Amino acid sequence: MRNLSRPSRKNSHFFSQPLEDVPKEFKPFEKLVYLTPTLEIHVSEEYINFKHRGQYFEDMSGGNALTQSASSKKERILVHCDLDAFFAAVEILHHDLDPDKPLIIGSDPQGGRGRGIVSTCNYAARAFGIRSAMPVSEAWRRCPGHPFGPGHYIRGSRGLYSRASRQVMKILKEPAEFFEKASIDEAYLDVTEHVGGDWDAAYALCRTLQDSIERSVGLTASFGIAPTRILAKMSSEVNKPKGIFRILPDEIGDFFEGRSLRDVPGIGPKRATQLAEWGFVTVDEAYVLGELALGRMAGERFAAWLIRVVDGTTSSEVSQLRSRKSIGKEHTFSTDQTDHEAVLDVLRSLTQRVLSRSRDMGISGRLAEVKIRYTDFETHTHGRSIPVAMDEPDVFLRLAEYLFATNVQDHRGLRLIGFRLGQLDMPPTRQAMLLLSEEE
Ligand code: TTP
Ligand code: MG
Ligand code: MG
Repeated sequence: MRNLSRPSRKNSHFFSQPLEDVPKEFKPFEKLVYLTPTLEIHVSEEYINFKHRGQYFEDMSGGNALTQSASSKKERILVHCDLDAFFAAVEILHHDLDPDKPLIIGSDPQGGRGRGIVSTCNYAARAFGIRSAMPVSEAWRRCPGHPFGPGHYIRGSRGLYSRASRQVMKILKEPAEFFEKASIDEAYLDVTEHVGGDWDAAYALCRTLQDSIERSVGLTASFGIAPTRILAKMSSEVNKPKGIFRILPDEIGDFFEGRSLRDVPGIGPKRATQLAEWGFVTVDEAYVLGELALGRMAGERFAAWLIRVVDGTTSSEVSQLRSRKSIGKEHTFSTDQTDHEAVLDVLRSLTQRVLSRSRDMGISGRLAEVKIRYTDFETHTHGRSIPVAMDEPDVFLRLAEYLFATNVQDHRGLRLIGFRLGQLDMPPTRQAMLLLSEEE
């Protein structure tokens, strides 16, 4: 039977952190009671597809084999960065608010009768037990707003968040061989070569990035350093806010000792409750059962995945394509348009912008999709794929024009037009091709 047979230390959270950063006492992260089923954030005119919060389940099937990845190489040094109380921190910065006063971003609380949910809140509000995705009425009960209590409730402004996010991502991208923006406030970096395989240098790099983000954007960020994605993500939570935490390859077993199964991204409340009913609350308790016994209880796929998480053999691939299914832009007209030539001009410009964005990211695509919304909100998407992924603006301009011209219904007013590049790919040969054409 397998077990976590590494020498056990009393304080299992005292890993090999450099001395300057003796970790705060580890508190099990309070569980989210309310979970939003999907986290799809629409940022101004550009839309970004975020995956379901339980995105780690995909790893259970072994992950998808993307071409330009680092997964084939041995032991990687991955960094996961997640901004602290992101939306709230941006609002505090923008409106020069007191960070020690509870701030809640979300739907209008309507004096406690509001029916929406909380997006996020600052750490002062978290002291009242308020959390992301909690009903805003519940938040109000815990910490009422003016004049009944100290809570400050605001709706938030997406434009500000995406601007701040872009500034942070620019800083993070710099030292990463492979970079992946995983959501509006987090990114994965593969820094193995940049730090020459040195874990201490990786730690120092995170400190530098943290300082740089705070100095130039005014936000605090937390970092996790580990050999796999899931471990890096978990470690960025450990010393939040403004923390750095590192899990070396031979410390993974220690890290999971006594750690709640619920802390593992991908293990939802349902599965955690099921496992708890059988008497398994911590990761090491489930792990020592071994794949076979655990599989009989919780399913083979889950068991194999959990064993791999603890063995440190889940994905270490960092790739822009993992979290992005498509790149798209759309435009809503201030008054409905009946001049289809004018709409076509907007569509051309959107297509150009999508293609220049995809080129910046080194991504190509096989699918062109045009979205048309008519005055009465009736919405159609028309798509066409090409045999190989490309990033040629001309190809997609022609496709967009064709899709629009052959599908738009005459004499109807248009509310919105959009273009989307889908079936993304990151051809490994692209770099070589670019070099080649430069030499010619
Ligand atoms: P998170 O990184 O999950 O949360 P956070 O940055 O607010 O707090 P933490 O310090 O724990 O990282 O999410 C990033 C942003 O995404 C968050 O500021 C608001 C938004 N969000 C929602 O709108 N709804 C949600 O349910 C969650 C979890 C986040
Ligand atoms: Mg965050
Ligand atoms: Mg986040």
